[in-house]
Amino acid sequence: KDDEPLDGDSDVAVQTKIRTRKPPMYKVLLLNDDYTPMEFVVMVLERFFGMNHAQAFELMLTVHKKGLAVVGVFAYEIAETKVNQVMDAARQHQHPLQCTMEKE
Ligand code: TYC
Repeated sequence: KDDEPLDGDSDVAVQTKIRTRKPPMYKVLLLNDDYTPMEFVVMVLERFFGMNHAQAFELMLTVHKKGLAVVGVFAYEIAETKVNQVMDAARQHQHPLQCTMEKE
């Protein structure tokens, strides 16, 4: 092997595998309570989650009956913004409505 270098290295290109990772997604959860008016919850779902009135009413009823429901699944910063929008609106109207997020 006259043409190989003395150090034993051969001229083979080795490429390190680059692994990318999908960003984690976050569920936005709406929680039931005894005091927030149903119409307010429907309005919140329409305004911040782009639902039509029928969709919003149905999801509000699901939360009312089951205690909580997933309103949507979003990238971290989008989920955070939705939670803040809901919590700010609830605070402004002095309703105890709670909205949280959790990693999917
Ligand atoms: N349980 C409330 C009522 O009877 C309505 C309600 C629904 C409140 C959904 C919060 O996330 C909620 N007025």
